[in-house]
Amino acid sequence: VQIEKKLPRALTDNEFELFYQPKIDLTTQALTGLEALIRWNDPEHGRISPASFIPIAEDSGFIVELGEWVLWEACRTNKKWQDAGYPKLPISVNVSAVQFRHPQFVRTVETVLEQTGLEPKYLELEVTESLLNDPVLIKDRLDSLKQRGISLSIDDFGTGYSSIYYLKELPLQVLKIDRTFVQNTPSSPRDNSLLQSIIQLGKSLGLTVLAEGVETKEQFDFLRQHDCDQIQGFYYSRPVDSDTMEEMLRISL
Ligand code: G
Ligand code: G
Ligand code: MN
Ligand code: NA
Repeated sequence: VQIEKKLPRALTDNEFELFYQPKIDLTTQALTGLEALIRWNDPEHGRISPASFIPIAEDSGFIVELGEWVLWEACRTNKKWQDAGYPKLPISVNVSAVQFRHPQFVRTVETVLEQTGLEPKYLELEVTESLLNDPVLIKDRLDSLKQRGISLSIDDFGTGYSSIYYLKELPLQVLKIDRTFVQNTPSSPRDNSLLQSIIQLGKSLGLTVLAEGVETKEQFDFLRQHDCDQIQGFYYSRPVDSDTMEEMLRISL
């Protein structure tokens, strides 16, 4: 059966689940935040990757509803963990361009924060450069989210077009370097240079710089030596389910 037709019922049947991946400070090695990543547990086909169903949900428009569910679930869970006495950390949520362009997007975010009671500073939105073919609308919307205290990250940095232009124009706090720039470090001198330059670029603009896809100790050490702020990746932890995440939070106390 077509995925597109199955998505709405999968949502009402509770087949979606959020996984969480820790973000780590390179200096202290402390947990600095969590990224929420959606998973689909299809009774028929098992776990289906977001890489295959998110683009379909974007094409059909269903991503608006699905993305709203992700926001609710991420904020509700983060608030629950804060109330349980675990360290207060920001949670980041990936936002698709289609979802972001929806006229009610900012209102939806406000409603979710109000109703869950999560303080805006504990929500971070991750957007990609693909968002950005409508710079004026995007800038207004990002400005109003930022004014409300919500933090904004540019995700997969370096893989899109006009990257530098968006750094110039948009009110960002975090630059997430795409994992393709990390994967051949430190064995490739050329990639090392690129990675160092991107880190410097982000830092010189006052952004927090996070490297994605860190899988080895050598990559971790290289990034620490070159002044990167944070990492995410299998080296520290894969994305994990909420029970496992809660256990990691408990241990971090
Ligand atoms: O978690 P994983 O590496 O399998 O994710 C694959 C892709 O799906 C990544 O590009 C990630 O950003 C995207 N993705 C994961 N969860 C969400 C989500 O809740 N919303 C959107 N829009 N994209 C997501
Ligand atoms: O596009 P985005 O950056 O949101 O994608 C996040 C995706 O990256 C998640 O699906 C997650 O499973 C994946 N991921 C996280 N850490 C690593 C890693 O160390 N190596 C690889 N190959 N993928 C990772
Ligand atoms: Mn992301
Ligand atoms: Na990424």
